[in-house]
Amino acid sequence: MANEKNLYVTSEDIKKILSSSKNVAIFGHVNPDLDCYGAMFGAKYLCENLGTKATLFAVNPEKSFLNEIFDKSLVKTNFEPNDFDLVLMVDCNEFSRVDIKFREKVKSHKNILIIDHHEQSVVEEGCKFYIHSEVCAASMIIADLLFEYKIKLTSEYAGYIFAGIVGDTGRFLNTNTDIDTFECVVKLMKYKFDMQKIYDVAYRSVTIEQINMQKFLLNNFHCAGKNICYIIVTKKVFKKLNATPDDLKFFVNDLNTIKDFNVIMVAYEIEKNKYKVSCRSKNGFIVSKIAQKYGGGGHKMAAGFNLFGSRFAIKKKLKKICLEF
Ligand SMILES: [Mn+2]
Repeated sequence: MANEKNLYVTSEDIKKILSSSKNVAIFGHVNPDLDCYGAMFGAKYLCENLGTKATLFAVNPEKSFLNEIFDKSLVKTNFEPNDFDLVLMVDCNEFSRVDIKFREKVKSHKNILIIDHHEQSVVEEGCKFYIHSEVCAASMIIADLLFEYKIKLTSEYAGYIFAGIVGDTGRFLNTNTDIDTFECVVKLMKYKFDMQKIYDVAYRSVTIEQINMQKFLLNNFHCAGKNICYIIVTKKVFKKLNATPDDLKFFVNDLNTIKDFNVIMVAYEIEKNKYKVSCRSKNGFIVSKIAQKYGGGGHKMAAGFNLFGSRFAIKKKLKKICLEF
C-alpha cells in the first residue's frame, strides 16, 4: 500500500489507517465553514473512538462565528509536523486550499490521508484519498464512517455533524441534497442535539454590518451574458460598510435565489488588487469548470477562484468570463 504514489482507499482501509496511527493532526480548508468544522470535529471523534489521539488545527479559531456552535478550546493554532504520525485533511483535497500558515508544514508530512467531497482538480502526490464527490458534505462522509464502524455518537458531536450538513446543503436547499442526506440526518437526530441553537447561530444572527453588505450587493449587480450577473466589492466598500468578507459570504447563496440569474459571481477584494470570486449557479449551469480554468475549484454549482488587478481590470475580466458560460 505504501509504495503506491497515489492511492484511493476504502472505508475499511481508513479504519486500519486511523486505528494504527498514534497521533493525528486534522486540517480543513482555509476560512473554515460549517461543513469544514463539522468534518474536522467529527474526524477527531472518529479517531478517538478508534483509540487514536487527534488534534484539530485552524487559524484564529476565536474569531469565527463557528465557535458559538463548536468547542473552540479543542482547536489549536501551532502545528509541529514531527509530533504527528498522520495528517488528516477533511473537506479539502489540495494543499493550495490549506491555510497558508500551515501549508508547507502539512505538505512536508510523509503520511497524509484526505477525506473529502470536493471534485479533485489536482491529485496531490503521495497522499491517500477517500473522495466521495456525490456526498453533500464532508461531515456526512465522516458520519457514514462512524455509522459503518458502529461507533455511537454523543448529542454534541451529532450536532456538529448535522451543522456541517446543514451548511453545505444550504439548509437542504442545494441540489446536493438527496435521500442519503435525509437518512443520515434521521440517524443523527436520534442523538437529540439542540437543532434550534445551531440555526440561531448560523441563520438568525444577522448583524447590521451584514444587512448593509446585503443592501450594497443588491444595489450593485451588473448583468452580462445569458442571465449572468457579477458584483464587485472593493476593500474601500468593506471599510465604508464596516463589513468583512465573512459578512459578504453570508449572502452569496441568497443572491442565487434571484430568478433571473443562472450564474452569479461576487468578486471581493481580499488584498490590494487580489479578488476572490465566489460563484453560484442553478438551472444546470456549472461553475466549477470556469473556476478550475482560472486556477480555483469547488463544486458544480458553488465554486470560486482568484483574480488579480485593479477594479477596472477585474470588471473587464468578469465581463469576459460571463461570455464563457
Ligand atoms: Mn464541504
